[in-house]
Amino acid sequence: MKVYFCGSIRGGRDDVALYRRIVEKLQSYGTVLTEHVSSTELSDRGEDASAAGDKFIHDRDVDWLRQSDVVVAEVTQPSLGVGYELGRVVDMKKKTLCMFRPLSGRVLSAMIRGADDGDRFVVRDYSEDKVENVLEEFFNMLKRT
Ligand code: 6K6
Repeated sequence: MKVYFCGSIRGGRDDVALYRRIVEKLQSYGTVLTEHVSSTELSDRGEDASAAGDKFIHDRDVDWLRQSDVVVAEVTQPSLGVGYELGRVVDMKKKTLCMFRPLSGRVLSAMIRGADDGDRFVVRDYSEDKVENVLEEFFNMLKRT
């Protein structure tokens, strides 16, 4: 199974330690195409691969989105890139899990929460200590469908 993980890069790197935990858990289910999103080496400038250029990053990531079987996004830290990716995957009709932490004090965009259709695109509120459980529940549900 190929999993595409979405998390904020230029939107801010506050949650990178949590992204790391998510990616580690996702690796027990399949290949994570976007492991670099959880790299602590990558700053909010996203500078590592910028030498390759933003067009390269965009085109490669959209290609990976198309190849993926499942998309998992941590959406607490607002990110234009993550929002864009989620808009594209809705059109691609991929199975998608969006994870949001209400304890952050933020309110999730209506364009993400409102896209939840209870089937293909689901939004789950969770707290940091439950991150692995939320992923287990989602992948167990996938096995049943
Ligand atoms: C550095 C090292 C590897 O890659 C870089 C440079 N930047 C990006 N590389 C790969 N994916 C990126 C990069 N910048 C944004 N993305 C994609 O958009 C990721 O898949 C993230 O889910 C999302 C983050 O968007 P912003 O707007 O927060 O940057």
